[in-house]
Amino acid sequence: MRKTAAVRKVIIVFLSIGLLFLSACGSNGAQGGTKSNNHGIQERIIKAGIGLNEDHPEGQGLLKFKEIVEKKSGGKLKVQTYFSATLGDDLKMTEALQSGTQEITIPSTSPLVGMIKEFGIFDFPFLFNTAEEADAILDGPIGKKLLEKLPEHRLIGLAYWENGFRNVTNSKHSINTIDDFKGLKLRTMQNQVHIDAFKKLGANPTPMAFSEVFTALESKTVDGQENPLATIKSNKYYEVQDYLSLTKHAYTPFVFLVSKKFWDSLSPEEQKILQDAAVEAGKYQREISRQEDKKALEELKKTGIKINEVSDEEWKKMAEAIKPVIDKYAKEFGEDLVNEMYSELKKISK
Ligand code: KDG
Repeated sequence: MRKTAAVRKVIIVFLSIGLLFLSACGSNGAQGGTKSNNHGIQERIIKAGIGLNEDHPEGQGLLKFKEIVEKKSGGKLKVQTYFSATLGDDLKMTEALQSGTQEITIPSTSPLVGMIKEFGIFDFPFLFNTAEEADAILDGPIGKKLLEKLPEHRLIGLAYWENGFRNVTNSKHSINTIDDFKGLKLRTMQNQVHIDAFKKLGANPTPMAFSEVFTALESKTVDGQENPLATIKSNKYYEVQDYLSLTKHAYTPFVFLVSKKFWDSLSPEEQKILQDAAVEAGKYQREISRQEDKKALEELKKTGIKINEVSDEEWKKMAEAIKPVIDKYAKEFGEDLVNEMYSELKKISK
C-alpha cells in the first residue's frame, strides 16, 4: 500500500512540475485556441496598417488605439501606424498577419469572405436601417461567433469598427430608381454578394482592390463606385465623379485583426492592453465615423458633385429586387445563422 503512496507522491510531484511548466507556457488567451507567455510587458514595435487615409475615421481610430496602448504599457508597446494602403490592400495585409510579418490590420469584412464565408452575412444589402442595429448584431452573439472562427485562420479578432453605410457615385447620371443602375459599370469590393446584388439591379459590377479605385474612376475604366461618405470625401472621389446618390444600400464593418503568431507570443497583460484598447478606440472610432458621415455630406455639397436622395419607395423596390441574392447566400453562409440574425434584428428594430 505504502509503495503506491510513495509512487503517487512521486507522480504528484512530477504532475505539479508539469502543471507549473504548462501554466508558464500559458493557455489563457483572450480568444479560443490561443496562447500567451507570462513575461509581463516587454519593449515591442507593433506594425499596424490600414487601407484608408490618416484623416479618415478609421485612421483617427488607429491613432487613438496607438495612444491608448502606449499609455497603458508605459511606452513599452510602440504602435507604428501605416495609412493609405502603404503596406498593401486589405487582403495583402491580412496575409501578412497570417505569416507573422505584420502585427495588426483593420480590414473591411467584405474582402475576407473568401476566408470566412460567414462574414458575408454582413454584406447583405439593405440589412441594417441604423448604425445602432449594426452595433447590436456585431457586438452581440453573432458577431462574437464569427470572431471565434478567426484563430483557425491564424488571426485574432478583437473588435468591430465602422466603415459605414455605402452610397453610389458615378459620372453618368443620378440614381433615383432601379432602372438607373442599368448598364452602369460600377467598381465593387472583391465580394460575391455585392457583385451578384449589383448584377440583380442591372449594373455591370467590376470587383477591384480599394487602392485602384481612384485611378479606375479617373481613367473611366469604370463609371462609378460605392463607399461611405467619409471615404468619398477622404479619397477625393468628387474630383472624378459627377453624381452622388444617397442609396445607403449596404453597411460595411471593419474587423480589428491581430496576427495569431504575434498574439500567442504576448503575455496576458500585453494581450489585455491590446484587447481593451481595440474596444475603447473602437467606440471612439464609431462616434467620429457617425459625425464624419454628416460632416462629409455638408462638405461634399460644396464640391459641386450633384447629390440626390433616394425615396423610401424606390429603396424598398431595390431591397425587394435583390432578395433572391440573399436567399442564395443564406444557404451558403448557413440559414440558421442568417435566421438568427434577422430575428435578432426584428427584436432590435421593434
Ligand atoms: O482598407 C480599406 C478598405 O477596408 C475599405 O475601404 C474597403 O470599403 C472598402 C472598399 O470600398 O474597398
